[in-house]
Amino acid sequence: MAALKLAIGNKNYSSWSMRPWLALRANDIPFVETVIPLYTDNPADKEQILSFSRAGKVPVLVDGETTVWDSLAIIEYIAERYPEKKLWPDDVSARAHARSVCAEMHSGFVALRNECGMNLHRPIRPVTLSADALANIARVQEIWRECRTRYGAKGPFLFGRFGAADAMYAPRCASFPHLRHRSHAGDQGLHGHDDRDAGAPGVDARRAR
Ligand SMILES: N[C@@H](CCC(=O)N[C@@H](CS)C(=O)NCC(=O)O)C(=O)O
Repeated sequence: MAALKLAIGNKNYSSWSMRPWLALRANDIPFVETVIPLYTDNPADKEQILSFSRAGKVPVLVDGETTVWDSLAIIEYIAERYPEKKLWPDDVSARAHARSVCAEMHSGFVALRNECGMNLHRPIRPVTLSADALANIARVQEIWRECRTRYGAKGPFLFGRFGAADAMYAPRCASFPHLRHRSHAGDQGLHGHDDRDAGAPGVDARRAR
């Protein structure tokens, strides 16, 4: 069987790319990655993205004749293709909860996204965040706290074992050490998931690049 191919952007900045990359890596699913420079002046870079998907964005997953673009669609595909990896919880109610928090991350948190773009190597420095961004952070904290309260007994991640929701929220873990410093908004809820995520297979490998 041909290997999965995943086209991604720069690992330091492309948080959308990080999500399916992590879902694959943390679950030991083999894949071949193509890293494409983003937002450059070189038209060949954009052409390369377009050669994977006419949407013109990464991440893109290619599995033989099947092309899947968009981070969440890719994670859904991986979950269907590798059901034994259990990216979604078994329980229908927990699964609905996991899908909801993934969709919320995928479509929301605009202020946080704009003001705190992922940069794994950025030195920590104080900046002022808008009220909207602080409200986004509070909402992420709330999501993490609720997941840990409801599913913490099942394992160390949001829904017990490492799954789709952890992959979707992982880039925010990378941001929050900076956010804690910037906004003094940190609390135990953040630290709890941050530490667990940092121990997830894939995250350390990604940081090391
Ligand atoms: N909703 C999409 C967003 C994808 C996206 O915005 N990707 C950015 C990089 S993080 C990109 O490809 N930018 C390159 C460009 O627009 O030329 C997803 O979830 O995959």
